[in-house]
Amino acid sequence: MPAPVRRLDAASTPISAFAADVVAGLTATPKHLPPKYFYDHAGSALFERITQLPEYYPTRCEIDILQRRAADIAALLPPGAALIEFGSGSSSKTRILLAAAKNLGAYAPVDISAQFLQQQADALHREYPKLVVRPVAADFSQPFVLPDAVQIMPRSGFFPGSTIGNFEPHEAAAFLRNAGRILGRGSLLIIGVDLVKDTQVLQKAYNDAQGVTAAFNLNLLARINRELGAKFNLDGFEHHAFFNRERSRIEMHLAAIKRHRVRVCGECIDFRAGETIHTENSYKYSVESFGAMARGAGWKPLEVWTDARSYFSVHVLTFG
Ligand code: AVJ
Repeated sequence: MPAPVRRLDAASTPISAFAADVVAGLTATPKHLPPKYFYDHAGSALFERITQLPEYYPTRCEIDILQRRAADIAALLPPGAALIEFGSGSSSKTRILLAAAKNLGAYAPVDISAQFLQQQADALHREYPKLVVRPVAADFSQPFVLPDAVQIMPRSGFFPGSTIGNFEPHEAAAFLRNAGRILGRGSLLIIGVDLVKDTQVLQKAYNDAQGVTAAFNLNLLARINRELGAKFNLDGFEHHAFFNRERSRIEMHLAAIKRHRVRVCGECIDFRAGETIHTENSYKYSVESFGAMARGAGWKPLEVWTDARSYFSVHVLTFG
């Protein structure tokens, strides 16, 4: 009997939480929106396209590192361990680990996009019928409960994609501490971290020639229109992305082309010409600066690998 994939409950994010965050962000100065809301069904599909763009190096570099080091990683995982993935998306990187780690006890993908998560979990279950798959629809930046099946197994975390770069450094440290609490003493965390590099390489990765990243950024306004009944004119905004070297982060903004007003959830939101909504930060670390942050959050660096150009890093940490 193949292990069944447990069905998820309805939407993971209550519409009211989305509405509250949108109103708070758009009435603040400067205006901002949380990047976790990029990933509705349309946004998740656009992000998958980003990962295939010639300019977007992180995914290819990380896959290259994981493929080269899959056997080393598998050897570090305790037999029967549950692999808990934070922000699983299409689980494409997980497949590299699953192929190498034949003795995994379970796989628990945690993702905010419930619909996309369920589809991907079903697909994974068809490919690995013997693997216990327990998807968790949750916002992994908040504390969440692991499925029962996973509680009794040794746990290893997997957090690829440099998603940790979306957090402010103090939030990243808090995430690492929280992950340590959820996974437990002696657990492992395999985490992908994008590295500081040449500004041109960084900026091109977030300003692709096909405009997929622009569409991904603008989808945030389209989502507010769809789900909150607003009437943002997407043609009235431009995608801006640049590297802020002082703060070691890519910033993404949506810039209003001209002065205008939009109603969102009963609030009037006024835009000056050129005013931006800050939609994302993507922090870039050095191997050393990331290791220091991990130590400060209770994790010990065990291993770190990079690709040939040192564009990207995969760290293995152990808690406690
Ligand atoms: C998923 C947060 C790692 O920062 O590179 C890609 C998101 N934004 N292009 C990143 C993203 C624009 C991505 N992370």
